[in-house]
Amino acid sequence: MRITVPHIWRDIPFLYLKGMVKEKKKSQALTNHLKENTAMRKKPLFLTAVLATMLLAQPTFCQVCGDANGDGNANIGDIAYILNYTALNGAPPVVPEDAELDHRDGITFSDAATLADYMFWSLAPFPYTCGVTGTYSFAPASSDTVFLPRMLGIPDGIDSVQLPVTTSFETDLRGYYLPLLRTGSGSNDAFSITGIANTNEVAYSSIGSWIADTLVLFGVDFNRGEFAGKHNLYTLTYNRVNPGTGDIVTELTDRNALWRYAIEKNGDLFRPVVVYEDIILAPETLLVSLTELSFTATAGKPSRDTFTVEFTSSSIPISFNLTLTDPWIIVEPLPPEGLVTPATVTVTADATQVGIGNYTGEISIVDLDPPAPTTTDAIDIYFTVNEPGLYPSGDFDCDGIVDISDLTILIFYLFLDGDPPTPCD
Ligand SMILES: [Ca+2]
Ligand SMILES: [Ca+2]
Ligand SMILES: [Ca+2]
Repeated sequence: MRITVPHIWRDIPFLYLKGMVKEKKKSQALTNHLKENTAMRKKPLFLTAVLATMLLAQPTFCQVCGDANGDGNANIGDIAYILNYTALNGAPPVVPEDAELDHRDGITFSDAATLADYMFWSLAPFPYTCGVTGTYSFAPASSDTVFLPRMLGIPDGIDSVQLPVTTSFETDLRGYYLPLLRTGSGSNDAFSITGIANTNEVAYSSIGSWIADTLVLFGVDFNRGEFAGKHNLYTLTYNRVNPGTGDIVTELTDRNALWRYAIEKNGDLFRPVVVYEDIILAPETLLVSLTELSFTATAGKPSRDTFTVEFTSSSIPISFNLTLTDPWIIVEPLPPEGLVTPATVTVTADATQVGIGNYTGEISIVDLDPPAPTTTDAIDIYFTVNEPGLYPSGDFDCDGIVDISDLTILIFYLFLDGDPPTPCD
């Protein structure tokens, strides 16, 4: 943006220096006067009176309203200087009276915003004057809102979250000053603000700075209406500092009676509405590496096929259980207390208890904690059991295994006039 400097601004340094010379002469005359009098009369009372007179006669370096940094000019450097003082714990104005631009008692970011108004938008008669005629109202501003993030119940395993600070301001808002506590009072000390990024949605918002236990966010609008509307100005990074379930409640605070969280309008400070936005963790997904398994075996024997299935989650560990539809599905390990991601199991099929045929079953994934979607609810199992080359003795129904069905055939034959068993081919 091009900044047009009024002609009179270029004259200010000259006028200022001219005033300084005049005051210096006056001061020298007083010094000479003091010497003469102290030489003549050395009474301490008189000296005190003269010193007091001298102090009262000291030049007041208030010639340039807006010259917060004391370099003799009022310019954009003074806006930065006042912001540096009020928001970043920098040095105070060299002559505080020269920074009282909004005429309300105390140096705040409102004085910087007022100077920006004078300089860039000529919104006040020039030359402007400094001085105090009132105080800040800190009245509620019902149409200006700061949305603060809140995230509750963050499980162990999540060590860092990034949360937005959003504002919704009206067009006449010229600046904001928002000190955030490192750990809000509604938090439980598991997480703390460790970083901040400016989203660059608004050109003149500024990244804040740590002062004691606060992170101060501030901005002064150089571009009229820049802050109007809803904007995500910042992204806060919270990192884990203690174990356990974490609750984050971002909280505004007041650094002191003057530097309170506020917005600036028309040279006065107001309290914005504060609204909490609950941020929900994206649901964790249990990832299952295989969704179906196929086995073959000879009747009466275990399958030679073995599959490895992996269960993983991206950050939060998920505990879960596996349930099996059929006893011929063998999963190891399968501890009674369940499994926790990341977990790996091997799956085999056992044909010692099933006859020749095609079977289907499944491994179901149940009891997830925390509840989470899965890439599959169950792993489908297909099992083909083939004829054996040699049938075991007693296998009267020729299904490759000896079980109760063979005993049934034998009893029917011996006692109930059933057909006699025939040899298997
Ligand atoms: Ca200056
Ligand atoms: Ca002020
Ligand atoms: Ca059999």
